[in-house]
Amino acid sequence: MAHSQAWLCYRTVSEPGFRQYLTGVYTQEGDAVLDSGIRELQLAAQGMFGVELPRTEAPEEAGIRLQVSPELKTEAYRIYPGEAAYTIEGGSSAGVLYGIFQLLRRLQAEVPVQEIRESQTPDNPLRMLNHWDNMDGSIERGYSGKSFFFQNDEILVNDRTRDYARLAASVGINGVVINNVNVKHAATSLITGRYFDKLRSLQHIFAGYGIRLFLSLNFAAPLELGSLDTSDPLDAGVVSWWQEKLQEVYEALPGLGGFLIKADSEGRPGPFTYGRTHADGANMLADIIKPWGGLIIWRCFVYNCKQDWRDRKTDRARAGYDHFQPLDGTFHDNVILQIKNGPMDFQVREPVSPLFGGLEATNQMLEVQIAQEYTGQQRHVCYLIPMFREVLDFRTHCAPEKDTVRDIASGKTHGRTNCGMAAVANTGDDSNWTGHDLAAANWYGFGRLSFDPSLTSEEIAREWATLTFGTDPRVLAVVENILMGSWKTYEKYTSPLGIGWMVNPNHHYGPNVDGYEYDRWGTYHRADHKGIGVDRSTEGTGYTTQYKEPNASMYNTVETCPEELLLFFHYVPYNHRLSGGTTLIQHIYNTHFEGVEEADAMVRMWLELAGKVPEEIHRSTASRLEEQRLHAREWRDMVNTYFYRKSGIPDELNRTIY
Ligand code: GCV
Repeated sequence: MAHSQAWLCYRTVSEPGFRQYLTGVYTQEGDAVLDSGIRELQLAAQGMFGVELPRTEAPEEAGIRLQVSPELKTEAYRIYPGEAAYTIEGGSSAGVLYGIFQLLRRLQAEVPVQEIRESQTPDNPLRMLNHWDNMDGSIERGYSGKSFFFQNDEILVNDRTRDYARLAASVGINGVVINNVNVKHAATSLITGRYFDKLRSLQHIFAGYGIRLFLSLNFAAPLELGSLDTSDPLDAGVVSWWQEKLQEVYEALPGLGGFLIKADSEGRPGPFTYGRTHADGANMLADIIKPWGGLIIWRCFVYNCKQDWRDRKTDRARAGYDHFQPLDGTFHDNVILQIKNGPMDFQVREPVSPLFGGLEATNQMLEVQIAQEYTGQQRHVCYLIPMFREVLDFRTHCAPEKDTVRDIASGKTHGRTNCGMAAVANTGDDSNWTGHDLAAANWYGFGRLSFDPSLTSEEIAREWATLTFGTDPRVLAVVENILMGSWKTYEKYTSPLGIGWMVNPNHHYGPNVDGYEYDRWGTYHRADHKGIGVDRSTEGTGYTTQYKEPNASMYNTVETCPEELLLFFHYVPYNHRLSGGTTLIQHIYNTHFEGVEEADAMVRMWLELAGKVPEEIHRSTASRLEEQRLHAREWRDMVNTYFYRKSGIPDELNRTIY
């Protein structure tokens, strides 16, 4: 089904220019990645032009030439047309593969071949997907079916593995963590002989697409797998246990990228138990796997999840910086700190984590979430690339120039190479991969953005829509319109001005204004009858001081704080006038009504596409948009009613509030 090919469906094109080159494809070098590239060209030639493209050993017979060129950086490519042949060069076979996918994107967009002349080096050295898949087949925060990596504590390797690798590589992904960061039960044993054969097969498929396999690791493995009574990272017995274990792993799986670790976070074990630092824990493991070129990717999502809601001093937003900034410069070269985009947890709007800018002598990676845990769970459309763009463009002021998150993640600010971007994946075994067909734009978009962060959200949306639906301008306009407005629309009918949460506990879907207000998770809005918001200024929790100037001062006062984050940083009375002249309470009412109107408009726009997009996609997307429209009303009415009842202030426009 075209559906499962997602954006690699290669529909017929009317621009015939490339036909002249479809005589054969030649490469002097040969390896699994180039083989994958050739297979892709053959598939595309068949789909787009109905031509069987032969692989030839004779360069003069080939209209397409693939070449690894030492002049180019490792993963870079250069593609250009010539008289006799179209050339695709790469700094490595992976570079050639990326060049092939770029050529195919352009051909699908009907760009005349003589104009397809491009070169590109990926900005981020690491472009990763983190799957939160459990070995029983469930997926933590998964909204598209079950895992396609695991079932009943076994590893799955099948056609879908290859299709997944193709899709991931087509947007430049070069690293994949297959298991959940909450490593429990059978997953702890992924580093034992029981799983090596299957992991090797998986690794083999990934390697054929330039992707390195990574695993999430259980910090308490010496206790749970071994017979030790501690996992203290400075204990000699623990160190030698890890040495032996990881040597066994690397001997069985050479080329393994390394390990992702969630430690001392939400009940997971870590170095704190033994009075050690996170640098002690990360460095111990990193030193052991260094001879194999392995990386330790260590998450900074460390906070007190047993807070008392009565306590106004402890601020979860501060935790990442408080724990990790003092350790700056102490992590070894093959450790990377992976930092969530915001200081809380993937809310629809958060400020950028102050660790970006706060760490100057440490490898860093940006972690975003394309699984829509707090942004509609792939039942609502929420195209997240505009949010990621804002994060990447944020100036941290940690250096006179090259100080954006994009510069830091790509290693330019501090001259680093172990760095990049990771996304918590949004895929499962649903036939269309992502549940909501439009959610595939987030997977596609994350990959493209991590490869080339200079792309705009619109360019990415258009590319994805063209590849998925073809070039009909009306279809493209509608899809782009829906995608581009969707994040702001979702924000409007959910929680206002950066305050976040207000969701049902545990599963995190749907409105519940006080759902996390009297809980232990450090996620409070502090609304009372006079106002709402958390004072994180110097008068409050002091979180604003974690930013470099002028950001610290900008966030510190109500007058200078960017309005979309006002309630994240300040407690504000309902009658406070915002810059546009409306009061805060009126803004809450207005945006919630607007959000629902926009959700209604998305349904109307989509319905116009009947007969213009594949029927199955049209039907299932229409039904999800309808659900979104109805659930947006729940959000609107619960949030508006809550604040009307708290404040007693009526809507100036007398709309229905309950
Ligand atoms: C994998 C949030 C999610 C958890 C997730 C955690 C994390 O708290 O709700 O499911 O656990 O983030 O990022 O580690």
